[in-house]
Amino acid sequence: MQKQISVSGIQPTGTLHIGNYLGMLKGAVDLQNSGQYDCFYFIVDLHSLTGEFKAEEKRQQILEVAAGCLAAGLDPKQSTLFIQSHVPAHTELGWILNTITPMGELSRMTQYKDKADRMENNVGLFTYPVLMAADIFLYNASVVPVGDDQDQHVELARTIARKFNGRFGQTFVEPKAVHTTTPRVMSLDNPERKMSKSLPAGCIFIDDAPEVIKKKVMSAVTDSGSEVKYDPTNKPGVSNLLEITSALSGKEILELEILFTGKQYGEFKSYVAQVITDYFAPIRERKAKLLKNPEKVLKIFAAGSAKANKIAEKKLAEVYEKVGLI
Ligand code: AQP
Repeated sequence: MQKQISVSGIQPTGTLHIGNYLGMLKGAVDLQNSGQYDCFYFIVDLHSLTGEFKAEEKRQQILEVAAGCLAAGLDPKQSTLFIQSHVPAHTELGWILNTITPMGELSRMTQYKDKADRMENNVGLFTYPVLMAADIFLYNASVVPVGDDQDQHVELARTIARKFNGRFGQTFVEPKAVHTTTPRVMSLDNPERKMSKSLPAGCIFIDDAPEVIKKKVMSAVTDSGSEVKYDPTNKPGVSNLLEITSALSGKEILELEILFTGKQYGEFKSYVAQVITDYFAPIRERKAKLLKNPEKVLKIFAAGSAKANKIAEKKLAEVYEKVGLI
């Protein structure tokens, strides 16, 4: 039986944080390890150029994220791991999709509106979801493990697939976003915003040292009152810490609430810091080891890129034929 295909990307914009891990990477690794999917996971370096960046830092950021993905459990023996810009079919298909994507659909994207408000606006930021649709379509993916901030983009990919298929005949699979139990990890310094690499003050990175984790968690914004209670509306800070801790410890949120009944936030936060530290200790160790040998990391991704190219080129040829290019 043909396996379903899972595709997802991660931007090399900084060190991976626990939001990336819990919202996407952990889910991607689980799909990979289930043995039921052919998985394609890649570093979306082209997407990352839509934000502010320094050329001299980009190479290191790509390496950082590549090592982070491997350390977190993505396995080149089970998944095709590659770098987006090494597979030119992504941008080529992206262009074709640009020509059938309505401006109105793109203008509704909340991530675009949010980013255009807080950073220098550029056309790439606007057409980002079109390139993302190309990323997904090239591998005929039916599932896309992502955080819920990407749901609207995956929904748009479905719309683009339907539009293309309607006009040129069945070509693209309509993908579906799939989530972990923590599809949106909030920032520690502002629990109203999602944790983002581009807002590092509220992030715990996957390789933060234990003392750094402790300091960040102890100073995380919590809420008035002192009860450790799950209530995302009135207690977003505490609820965020409860969700993180539940996902990493395997304990139910109710179990954690009971454990901290009558106790203060300080005691709860010490526990949270310890859970995070223990969970990420082996990942931190593996990542440090991988970064000692950057050539080996790049070689893994180069081999994956060669494999991805073969598949992507075939799909692109099918698309070119459908639209009448020769
Ligand atoms: N806070 C989060 N909670 C759950 N999932 C998250 N993801 C990102 N943040 C959270 C998911 O991680 C995958 C890769 O994300 P990305 O590299 O595209 O973007 P980012 O971490 O959000 O980094 P940026 O781009 O520096 O920050 P912003 O948000 O400012 O653009 C995706 O599946 C994402 O859903």
